[in-house]
Amino acid sequence: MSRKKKLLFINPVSRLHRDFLKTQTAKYPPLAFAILAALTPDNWEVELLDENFGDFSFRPADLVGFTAFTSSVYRAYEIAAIYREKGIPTILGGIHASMLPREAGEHVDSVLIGEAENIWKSVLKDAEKGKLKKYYHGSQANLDRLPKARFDLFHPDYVIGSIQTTRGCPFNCDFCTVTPFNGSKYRMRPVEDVLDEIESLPQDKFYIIDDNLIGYSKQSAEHAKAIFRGMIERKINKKWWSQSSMNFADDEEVIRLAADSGCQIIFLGIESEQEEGLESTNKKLNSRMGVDKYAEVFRRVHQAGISIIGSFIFGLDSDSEEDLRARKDYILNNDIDSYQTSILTPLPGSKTYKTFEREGRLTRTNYPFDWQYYTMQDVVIQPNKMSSETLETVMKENFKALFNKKTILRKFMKGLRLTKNAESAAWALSTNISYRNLTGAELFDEQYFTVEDLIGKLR
Ligand code: B12
Ligand code: SF4
Repeated sequence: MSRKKKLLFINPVSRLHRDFLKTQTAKYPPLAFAILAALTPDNWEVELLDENFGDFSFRPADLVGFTAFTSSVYRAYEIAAIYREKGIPTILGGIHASMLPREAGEHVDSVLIGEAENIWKSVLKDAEKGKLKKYYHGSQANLDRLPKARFDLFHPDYVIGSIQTTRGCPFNCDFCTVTPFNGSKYRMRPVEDVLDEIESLPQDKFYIIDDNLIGYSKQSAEHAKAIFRGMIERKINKKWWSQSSMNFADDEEVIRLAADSGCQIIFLGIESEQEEGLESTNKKLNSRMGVDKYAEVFRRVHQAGISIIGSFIFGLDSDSEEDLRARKDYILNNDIDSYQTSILTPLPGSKTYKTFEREGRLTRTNYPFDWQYYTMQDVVIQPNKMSSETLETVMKENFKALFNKKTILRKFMKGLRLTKNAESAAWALSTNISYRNLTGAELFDEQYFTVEDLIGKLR
């Protein structure tokens, strides 16, 4: 009997993300590998080397597959070089390689562009024959036929599992790469498949990674509701969080069923509290809703006992220095429990990237090394209405104002009062601590990485 071939998947972590990942709750499994492993024929033995749980050290393999965000791709290239030197074939897939396949092709033997489900088996057949092609183009997967993800591949210390219920987004906001990558059609998985997969998760907490869990139509909201109802009927009894556009609160039943099925916190793409900011990024959904309606969204979500992570972008072309401070004040003064404060970062493949490249306004272009700064916490642009240095200085002031101990505890107390749900308020607190670690724990005199550390300091 011939020996099984060894397929080694590697999840690289950018050096700049290492501190962020000190908390267990900031670590998320690379779902792509659980799907690819499920599609891999059993003449291959599959293993995962996951830098979320320690630095790379060499492991032998017949084929090495990497996934990478833009911010982690340099790390993937570094590790790939080690395998290539030994003549072991390497393949890279995921968002960055799909947007910049030519660059990726210089650092790995083979690049998979797009979704992999329809083509992965033929890639492996080519690898068996020693005839990997330089580029593979995957078509959009039919989500009715996804295999059951192989969660057993992941490190047992992941405390939050991940599942996906939909792909694609019709909105194509300028700064985002979801539409260029997953397409504008909102594709939904069969409800029973999703429920079976949730039941098979080893964790009692999970993240529904969808970009907008409830979608953009009546039909998509019904799909989400059917999943929530299913979780209740099957008594799944796990806690979860997810992402949504501001239309999450349009349908009271959506919020109620989400809460009853275990939703603790929802990430809302707010981006800006100003109409001009929304227009400058083509954030149509929020513009249509009107910024004056945001407060009502927050009220409805809290009333159901769900906390809110508000996602904001700083450094939009419409932003002046004062606007940056005003956005920080908006977060402080409104009912937003936890906040992701991204600095506008042109991601390859997005319209924003094309604009900044064309206008010569990218300040970190020593690629691929500089991709490590495309974290959304570093300034990589020449903003429209101020210098890069001013953007950086004001953002440091903003980070300090938003993530100091007093503010995050005040937000926690307020969240507790608004949601009347201690678990969801604690989830928001833990999220703020993770973002504090990401935005730069070094900005603060007191170091703590988890809720327990913080409580320890308070005692
Ligand atoms: C879940 C998620 C996260 C999780 C991370 C989970 C993980 N894998 O480690 C968390 C919350 C931690 C996260 C963090 C960030 N994220 Co994020 N995230 C996502 C999200 C919503 C889903 C990704 C996912 O798992 N999809 C499901 C799987 C099945 O799809 P997939 O990974 O694309 O894999 C398919 C193909 O790409 C391919 N494939 C993928 N890998 C490989 C490997 C091989 C060998 C092969 C053959 C094929 C293959 O096969 C799969 C099946 O078709 C995406 C948006 C999206 N819809 O993709 C954003 C997204 C990936 N994130 C994004 C960003 C910007 C970030 C942050 C920088 C945000 C921030 N401010 O901190 C950080 C960076 C973290 C880091 N490590 O560097 C951007 C990335 C853009 C870019 N060019 O890098 C995205 C695309 C969203 C966007 N706005 O455009 N994120
Ligand atoms: S930001 Fe959200 S709404 Fe806009 S294109 Fe990306 S996923 Fe769609």
